[in-house]
Amino acid sequence: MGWDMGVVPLARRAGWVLLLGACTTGTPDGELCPSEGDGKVRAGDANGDGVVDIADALVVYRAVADGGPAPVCLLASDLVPEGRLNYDDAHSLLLHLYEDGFTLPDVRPADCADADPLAPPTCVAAEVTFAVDGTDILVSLNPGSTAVEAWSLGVHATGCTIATATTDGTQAAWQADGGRRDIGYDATFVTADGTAALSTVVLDFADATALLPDAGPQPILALTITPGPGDCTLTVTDDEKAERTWPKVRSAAAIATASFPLAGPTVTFTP
Ligand SMILES: [Ca+2]
Ligand SMILES: [Ca+2]
Repeated sequence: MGWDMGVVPLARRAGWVLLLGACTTGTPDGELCPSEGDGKVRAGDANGDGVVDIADALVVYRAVADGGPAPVCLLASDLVPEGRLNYDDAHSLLLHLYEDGFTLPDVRPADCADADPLAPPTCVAAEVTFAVDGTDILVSLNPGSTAVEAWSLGVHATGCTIATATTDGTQAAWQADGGRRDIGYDATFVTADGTAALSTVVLDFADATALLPDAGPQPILALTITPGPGDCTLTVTDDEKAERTWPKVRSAAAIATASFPLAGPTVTFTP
């Protein structure tokens, strides 16, 4: 179906029910709070928060492209070892995290023991929302006044299965197709058993393109589900139940240099 991609709040669109997701990490609804890792910098951890996710790739992209803050430990981010950073280092991290196509080098936490994390951010007003129309579901991200340039999302289904997942017709689509993505990254698929959809997007490798701030919920993922006998529950989760061996996808948004976990929002509906 054709999605109207304007930034008109979905709640105002006929036929859709906008359902706000619960907040994560114990903060009040409508807030996202930054990741809190163990403080040990490991391979791929460009921002030094102790976890490795989409925000680290974005730190490397911004450092290479436009003079953004340097990763906290060159050894941990120079994944294609040349003694310097380039796009290959960030691309390789995406391959490792989302396509099982790259093995991280062996970097011990002790190798980066003197690294200080990039400036710790504070909680921000932003959230993931679901809009449901029969068996069609739009997952939106309301970035509030922040600049969300990349994200990784796992949506787990119970009581139903996910039939299709696409960024087509959303803000994650190519700019030529009405979205916000320029030369960036999109890895979106449904797991073989239909229990989860995974979507990872970088809007632009070279420029700081973001979802529109202060424009309300913006669709980033379109799903169709196959109903089961009862209610269907969709949950944004880090536990994607995928049949694969590489590290699980962390549901997180990259805002500036920081990772903000997205896991938690849930919607239950009768298809
Ligand atoms: Ca990190
Ligand atoms: Ca390199």
